[in-house]
Amino acid sequence: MTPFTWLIDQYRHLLDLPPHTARVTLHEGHTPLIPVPNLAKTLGGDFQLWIKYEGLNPTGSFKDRGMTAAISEALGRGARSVICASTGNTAASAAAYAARAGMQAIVLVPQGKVAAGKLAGAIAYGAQVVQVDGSFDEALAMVVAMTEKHPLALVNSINPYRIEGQKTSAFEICDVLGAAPDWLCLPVGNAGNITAYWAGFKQYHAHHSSGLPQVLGVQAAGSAPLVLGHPVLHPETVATAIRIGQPARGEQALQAAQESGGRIIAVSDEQILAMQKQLAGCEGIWVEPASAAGLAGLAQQIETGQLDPSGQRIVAVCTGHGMKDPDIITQGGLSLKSIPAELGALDEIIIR
Ligand code: AN7
Repeated sequence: MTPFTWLIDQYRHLLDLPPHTARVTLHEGHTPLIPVPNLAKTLGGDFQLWIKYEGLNPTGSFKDRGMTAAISEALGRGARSVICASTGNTAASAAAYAARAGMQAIVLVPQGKVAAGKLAGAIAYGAQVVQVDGSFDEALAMVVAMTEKHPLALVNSINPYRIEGQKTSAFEICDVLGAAPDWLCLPVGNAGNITAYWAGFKQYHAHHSSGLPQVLGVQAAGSAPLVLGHPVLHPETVATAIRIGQPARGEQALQAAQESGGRIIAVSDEQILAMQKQLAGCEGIWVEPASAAGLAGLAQQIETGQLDPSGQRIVAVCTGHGMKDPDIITQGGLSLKSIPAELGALDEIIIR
């Protein structure tokens, strides 16, 4: 058996973490890079497509990579409590890692706009969950103000150690492919992850001449401040994870897109849900709506001729597991057939 290596130790030479950093881990990272040839075929063109399946992290999202770093740093400097605002996944991740570290977690979430699996997670891990009658952006502003007044460690992606931890996914992709892909597609909300990937790829390239991907960042049309060029006061989208109108790292996201020769685009809720269904149906990979946004953006770019995938190696980051948000699948009511417990009745249904 291979001994366990903490993600942070594995890439320590590429991560800017202070010496006091402790070690709080749930064995995050090391997620699979899954080829999805069936999906690539339906998108058209002759190219290679992989999913970096971040939904397989311990709490079901990519946030765990950043959280192992941020909570470890906070614990190492003696912090007792952590706080964050969240559309759900950060809350669940912060709650889990705080529990592991013996710390208290306070999480602020926009009321009524958090998927069931995320809220349940945060509660199960013992966080103090506070619903704010407002947007994520408003909750984040409150959290920032609180950390200026009280000794609370802020673990949103404004925290630089979150970014350090999340860079490791870019390193893993390069390690598996032997080089950077030609394109990287991912959803963009508060823009921490796109910032982390771009920093990671650049750094890896400086060390290993791995090349650099073009970055396609994808927002939901109702929450697309980086596409519109101004904050969105009342963001809306079915992809509640990325229901964010004023991304904290928006400038860095735009810079990543520009420097890489990529772009940031928007897709509709219909495109997001159609892609979620398509990916699950043709590859057996069920991701939450926000996580389908990157792929929906890729599909849109190919369809409209703005991206020629021929011969390209493309990686789509699927940031969260489908089980985070079961209601999206069941909310329209389930049209399931019901039969008496008789073989004849089953026979009739199966042969029709
Ligand atoms: C599944 O949990 O912002 O652009 O508070 O949960 O780094 O914000 C979640 C974001 C993409 C966007 N996919 O990442 C939160 C939160 C999923 C997410 C994003 C999020 P960023």
